[in-house]
Amino acid sequence: MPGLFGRLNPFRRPLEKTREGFFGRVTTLFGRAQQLDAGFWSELEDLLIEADLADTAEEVLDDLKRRVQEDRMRSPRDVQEALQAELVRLLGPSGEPLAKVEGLTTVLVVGVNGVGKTTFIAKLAHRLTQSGERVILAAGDTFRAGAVEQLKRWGERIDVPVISHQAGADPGAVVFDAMQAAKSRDYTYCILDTAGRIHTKHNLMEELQKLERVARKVDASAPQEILLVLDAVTGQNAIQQAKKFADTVDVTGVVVTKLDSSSKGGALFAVARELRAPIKFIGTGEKVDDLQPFDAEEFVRALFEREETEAPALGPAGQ
Ligand SMILES: Nc1nc2c(ncn2[C@@H]2O[C@H](COP(=O)(O)OP(=O)(O)OP(=O)(O)O)[C@@H](O)[C@H]2O)c(=O)[nH]1
Ligand SMILES: [Mg+2]
Repeated sequence: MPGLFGRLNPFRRPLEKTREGFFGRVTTLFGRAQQLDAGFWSELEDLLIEADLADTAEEVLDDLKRRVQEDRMRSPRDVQEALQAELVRLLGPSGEPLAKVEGLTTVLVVGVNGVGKTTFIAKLAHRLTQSGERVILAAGDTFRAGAVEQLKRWGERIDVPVISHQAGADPGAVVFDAMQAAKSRDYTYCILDTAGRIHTKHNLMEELQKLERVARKVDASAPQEILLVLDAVTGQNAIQQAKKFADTVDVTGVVVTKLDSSSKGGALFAVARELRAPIKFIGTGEKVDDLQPFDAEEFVRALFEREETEAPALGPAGQ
């Protein structure tokens, strides 16, 4: 029965694939290694690279080896704890809340096609309305056939209004109308859906800059939040995408989706290192409740957990 054993780590189930895959082998290595010799370090490096930490693996290992020397660690168990701490550090600050300002907060959601932007928007809108916010959505993807309908269907399901124009209309005009409507009707959040693909990638980037300008026209400090959505399944590709978007718009937070279908949770570490923006949410499924605010410590702990031993929740240490 849930509740009897305290709160379960929310990343445990979605990280099953990643944990059983590469990180499971990392844990096994720590379990069987007798000593911290060259063979141990090279095996650990290979596993971290395979887990999609990529270039970050080297940095992690260098820092880890330094700590092992400084603290004169001998047992692989101690090294595992140090590795976990290093990974948490790499993920940067967590628990950063979604922006919220007096009056209307505007959230622009960007990312390439199919990563899960529209689904994330529905989940976020639902979460916000559950906590008493008044949310309105803008169907800014006027390019992909069916995109406006998709957002409207979500809007009906979660009982949130959607401002839309016809397919093919100017997305800037949709954003303008939605924000005006939000302001005049006292909404507290306006979330802007955008296209993942238009004619070419270059145009997409220009269009996003334009949407940012339109939002600023309605409200000089909007958008208060620009969330970049990345699909965990794409692994290394996510990093290239992240760089490209971050070069174009002022990304304030990252959302990683489809963690439930990926065995490559390691990509998150590389993304966190490349971008200055914190990871804010994790998508863990297709349902409207499958959204978790990001927590680096819980995330890393879930990666290393063994099947039989559900680790107890951390106390308030360090708070
Ligand atoms: N398993 C899983 N599937 C997801 C998750 N988030 C989204 N999806 C699925 O991914 C597919 C694409 O999601 P969309 O929300 O339409 O993606 P999008 O980025 O808006 O796509 P475009 O509008 O084409 O740019 C859908 O089938 C979603 O159900 C998630 O966290 N886990
Ligand atoms: Mg979409």
